[in-house]
This record gives sequence, C-alpha cells and structure tokens, in this order.
Amino acid sequence: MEKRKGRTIIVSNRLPLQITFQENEFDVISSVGGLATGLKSFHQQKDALWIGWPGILKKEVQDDALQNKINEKLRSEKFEPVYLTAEDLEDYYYGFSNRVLWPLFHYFTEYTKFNQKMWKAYQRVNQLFADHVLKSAGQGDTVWVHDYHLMLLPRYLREQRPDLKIGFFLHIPFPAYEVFRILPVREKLLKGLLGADLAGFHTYDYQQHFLHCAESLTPATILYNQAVLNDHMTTVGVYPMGIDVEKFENTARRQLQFQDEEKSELRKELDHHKERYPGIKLILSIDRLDYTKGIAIRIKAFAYFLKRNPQYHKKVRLVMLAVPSRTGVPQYQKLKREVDELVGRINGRYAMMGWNPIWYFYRSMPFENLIDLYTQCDIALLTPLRDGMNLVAKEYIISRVDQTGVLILSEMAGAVHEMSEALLINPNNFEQINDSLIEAINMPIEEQKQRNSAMQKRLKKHDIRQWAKSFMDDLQKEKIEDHAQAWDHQIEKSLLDQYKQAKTRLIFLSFDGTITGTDHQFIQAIPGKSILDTINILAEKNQNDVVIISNHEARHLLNYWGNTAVTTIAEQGYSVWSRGENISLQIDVDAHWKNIIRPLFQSYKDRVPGSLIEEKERAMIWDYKNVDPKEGSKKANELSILIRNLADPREIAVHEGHKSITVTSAEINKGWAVAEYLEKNPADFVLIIGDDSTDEMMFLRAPENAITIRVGFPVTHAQYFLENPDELKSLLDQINKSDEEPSTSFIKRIWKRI
Ligand code: ADQ
Repeated sequence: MEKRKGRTIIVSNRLPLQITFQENEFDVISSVGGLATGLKSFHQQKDALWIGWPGILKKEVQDDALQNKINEKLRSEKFEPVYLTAEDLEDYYYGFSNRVLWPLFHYFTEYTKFNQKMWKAYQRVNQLFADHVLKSAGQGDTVWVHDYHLMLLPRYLREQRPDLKIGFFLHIPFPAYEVFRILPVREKLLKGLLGADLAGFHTYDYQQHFLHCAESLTPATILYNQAVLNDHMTTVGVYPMGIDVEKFENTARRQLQFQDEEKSELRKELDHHKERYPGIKLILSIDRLDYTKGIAIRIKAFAYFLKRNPQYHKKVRLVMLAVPSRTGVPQYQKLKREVDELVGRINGRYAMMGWNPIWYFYRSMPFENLIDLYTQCDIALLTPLRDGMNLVAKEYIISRVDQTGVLILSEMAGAVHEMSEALLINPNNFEQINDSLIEAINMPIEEQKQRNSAMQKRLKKHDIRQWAKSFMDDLQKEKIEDHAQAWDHQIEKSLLDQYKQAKTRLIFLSFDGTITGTDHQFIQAIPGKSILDTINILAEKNQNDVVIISNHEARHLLNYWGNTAVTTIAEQGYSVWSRGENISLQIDVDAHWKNIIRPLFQSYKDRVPGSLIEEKERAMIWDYKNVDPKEGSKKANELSILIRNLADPREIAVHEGHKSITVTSAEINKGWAVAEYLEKNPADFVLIIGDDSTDEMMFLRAPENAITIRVGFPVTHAQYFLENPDELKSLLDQINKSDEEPSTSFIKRIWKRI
C-alpha cells in the first residue's frame, strides 16, 4: 500500500492576517510578513492548514452567526482560528510570553517577572492550541510550530499523537545556560521542545545553548545535535532565516525608476532633502519599538558622534522608524517615553535652520515606504542589544540594487554570521560606533560595492523560501524510530558462540567515540594503551580481520595501527591500509559538485586566516586546525550550512570532522565503505560497532548475518547498544578470552566423536 503523504499544519501564535469590523461587516486582510511568504508554498498545498490567533478576542465574536461567518471565511483560506479571552491575552501573551520569555531570552533578566498566574495561562493556551491541532491532524501529518509563545506545544502533541512529525522553530535567541536556568519552569519548557522531531534555531550559538541546557537540566541524552528523552529523539538544527529577496529586489528596482508623479510623499521629501543639502548622508534605523533593539542607546551614540564631530553637522541625518509594539507591557511604554524624550533633547540641542539631526517616525509604514527608506538612505545603523536574527539588516542590503550603501550592524544580532562584510560594532561601545559612522560616511563606493555584493550573493542563495524548504526537508527525513536492545549477558553469550563457530571473522570498529570516548568538541581522539592492546590481540588471530573505520585522515590512524595487523579505512573509505599496504575501494563518481564547493571553500580560506583547502580525487576538505578554535568552529558551522544550502543533497555528503569539513560524493560514506570491503572480504561472522550518526549508514547497509552495536546512544538502526566505550572494551576482552577456551560446539563435536 502506498504510504499516505500527510498534510502540513503550521501553528503560530498569530495568524498572518488582520480582521477589521465595520458595523456588522468584517474584512480579512492578509499581512504579508516574511514568515507568511516563506511558508506560502506549504500553506498553498492541498489540505494545508495554518492555526493561530486571528487577532480578535473571544468576546468580539460572541454572536454565533458572526463567529460562524468569520470561521467560514478563514477556513476557506486554510486558516483555523484559536480565539483567546482577554485574560489569556493578558497572562499568556503579554504575561508569560512577553514579560518572562522575551526579556529572559534576550538577556534582560531585570525585566523578567515570573508569576504562577501567567505560567498557568501559558500552559492553558498551549493546551488550547494543542486541542485545535489534534482536532485537525490526520495520521502521519506534519506540524510546524513557531516561536516562544508555543514552547510546550510539541510535547502536548507528542503525548497524544506520537505518529505526527513535529517541527519547532524559535525566532528569538536561545540564551546561555546561566541565564536560562534562572527560570523556575525551565525543565518543563525544555521538555516541551524535546517533544519535537526537529527543533530549529537561527544560529549555531543558540543551538549549542539549547543542547547544553537540555543536557544539564533534563535527563535527556545528548550526542552532537541529537537529544533523546524517553525514547524519543529530537534533532536540533541551525536554519538562519532569510528574506523574500525577489520581492525586496524587484520593488527597489521598480521604485528607483519612478517618475516624479509616481513617487510617494516620503520619497519626495527624501529627494527634496538631498537636493537641499547636497552630499548629505542619511542614516537609517528601522525596528519595532523594543528595548532589545538598542534604540535608546543608538540615539545616545549618535549624540556622542554629533558632539565629537561638529564638522558633520548638517551633513548627516538619522532617519529613525520605530514601529509600535506590545504597547500593553509597561517596559514598552517606558521605552516610548524615553525615546521621545531623547529625540526631543538631541534635536533641541543640535538643530539649526532647516536641519534637525533626527527625523523620527513612530508608526507602521506601507511596504513601498519601507523600500523608499532602504533605497534612499546611505547608511543603515542597526544596534540591537540582542536579536535572534534581524531581518532589517538583510532587507537593507538586498534593496541596495546598485550595491552602494553601508551597513553598520551590532554583533549581538544573529544576522552577523552571514553578514561579516558589514561594519560590525558592539552597541555599548560609543567610540566604536563613532568610528564606524565616520568610516561609513567616507567609505569609497568601490569598497561599498565589494562588501555588499558578497553579502547579496549569500543572501540570495538563502532566501526565505529556501529557509522554509530546508527545514521542512529535514523534518520529512525518515526518522530513526528504532530503539536498540540494551546489551546483556544472554546476547553476549550468543555473540561469543557465533564468533567461535565462525571460520572467518570481520570486525568493524568506528574510531572517535567508539574506541576513545565521545568528545562533543571534536577534540582529536587518542585511544588509550589498554584498548590498543585489546584490539591488536584481536587482530592478530588468523581468522580475524579487524577494521578501524573513521573520518580521520589515514595519517592519524596509521600512528596507532601502521605496523599492526589492523586494517584502517580512513576518510570514510578513501584511504584503506592493510598491513602497510595501501589498497583502494573503487568507485566511479561524478565530482561535478566540486565546481560549486571550490569557490565557496576558497572564499572561506581567504576570510579565515590559517585555514587550508585540500582537494582529493573524490573529496574536498576545508581544514581549520590552525585557526583560533572558537572562531574556527563558528566559521565551520557557517560554512557547513552554506554547503548544505548550495549543493544538491542528492549529490554530496558533508562530514564535519575534527577541525575539518569534508565534502564527498553522496555515495561515499561509511556504509558504502563497509559494503565494498565486505564484498571483497566476505566473512562468516561480521560485527559492526559505531557510536555516532555517520555510523548509522554502516548499520543500515550491514549484511543480514551481521551483529550491529551502537555505543552510547540507544536510538539507532543498530540492533544493540552499549552504554559506553568501557563496556565495549570489556566485550572485546571477552571475545579475546573466548578464543583461549574451546567453543561449546567444539566440545559438542568432541563428545559426539567419543
Ligand atoms: P522582529 O523582532 O520583529 O522579529 P526583525 O527580524 O528585524 O525583528 O523583523 C522586523 C520585520 O518588520 C522586518 O521584516 C521589517 O521589514 C518589518 N518592519 C519593520 N518596520 C516596519 C514598518 N515600519 N512598517 C512595516 N514593516 C516594518 C523576530 C525576532 C528577530 C527575527 C525575526 C524572524 O526578534 O530577531 O529576525 O523574528 O525570525
């Protein structure tokens, strides 16, 4: 029977639409935000559904007839409304979501005000959302939950419906352990997210913070980017969100060609200002009026710049757009007063005839005006104190279709990882902002173009659609449902019997983690003397062929086994050494992908001093051994995301090794190496032991008679699992010992003869 392709259900706090009332009539206007664009292709699919709050309160739709009409209209557009009460809104939305999670996750611990009433509301509303999803979800459907308002939802869904594929994406930062652990309900939130099959974050740091918290604050077992809690595995991935490149680029191009009569009032005003002050530099800032965006600090830094540089008076102007946001939360009201007061004070102090330094808009603007600002302002100054991503930075760069313009960007924004050509600043460092403003004002056009074209190229590859697709593709991947059987005495006895009866025995052992113990930081693994002895004894027996298999280079493996009876398969099968001889496993593969990877590697080699490229017949390696470890692993993570997004996943495989990233043809992996080796060296007894996700391919391609074991991680395609490398060592010792004893079948044969 053909497997039913499930429907997609998107869940977010807010539906991407506005409902307005006029007398007894209502109107539904869709809001075309980035998220709605990214998810459009999934939402358009037959049967898809988007569940969320439509922005109106339950009491506004008390009238059944009106509610039915609204529901009908929304459902016809594949939206399912979740109506909230005024109390829900106060305690769940303004309360727990925006007075606890939002400030804490942005490191504003002093603004974090927890109380039980809000927490109860948060649980209640998450349950309400779960009820709506459960009502609509069919067997095997895919549910993608968005953001910090709904962190409990993945678990609520999993408890009721383990058959669903559940994804979760967090749009804000995930804070460091020291901050997250302040929360009284921290464990419940983590367990909530661990109900998902795939949890996504904007950056590597957030992913690592989450894994660290899950490991420290829940009983989950963590291995690399996977977490297992109560037999359920969550993959934790990095998906930097992009923008609707096409829309920003096309609108910018079109509007730049407008004749006077087509121009907006705002554009005319900007043009007029430029004519009046030839050479003036307009400095743009756009944000929701939120304390995390560093608006007040930006104004102060700009005042510092004006004070220090009177020569730039009348030559610059800060155009500041702040969009009203969460006006029901006291901190936002306070911030509004502070910003109003600061703008007034600075304008009061520095204004001259026809010029005031800050032009401040407190409102939302139509999209066309936003584009006018992006295309007309020479510099963008974005100074968030913390920001999950910051899409404004990306929108500014893409809207600069002639590639001029300078972006000054806070290093606290998630976007910096993809925008390192911007002038990066610490928002608390006024001196640095001052210097960057001067640098931006005087930057030669050629340099502006160089920087922006590099960023534009990257942003175009990773637009919002591609972001949504790569998350969904990963969520759709076949998940490992198998839970291996824990090792016990009975299994060991049976293994020893099979081993002893076999005339030829082949034992594959993966290297890092299996023999040496797991190291989350990928620090080069060094096997201890006693395990080396055990392996060598095993390999010296005539009937045995012991094969060490690894992502490492042959050089590293030959250090330990160069002069022994052990065979080594390095770099996933590229380099095979047996008793001092190099034998190769043959495969003809198309290496067309190298043309895509080579320039990418080259640009990272140029940008990350100390890094190297190694090109082999069927692999390309970017090596960062000689790079500062923190910087190196950050860049490696960035690069591996780029590779996965750029190249066709059916063509290539990316292996993150010890201070290196290896790209190979997709056919090449440890599973292929094992299969090839076995074909040339068949054996009666085959034992395959590994520990990490790259070893799963060995288990999948293992022959039927093989015994497969994964060390340290129970959710696996292997048949059995051992707790740790110590247990493996004792198993290998038992095998060695059993060789010294006659086998039970041998004894039986002797008895028969007697
Ligand atoms: P935000 O905090 O809202 O998003 P940001 O990523 O900058 O921050 O997105 C703002 C969006 O609003 C942009 O797309 C921008 O075009 C739009 N916008 C800004 N001013 C506007 C105006 N005056 N009128 C109309 N539209 C306006 C949260 C997180 C971010 C993360 C995003 C996406 O806080 O860190 O980047 O989600 O995940």
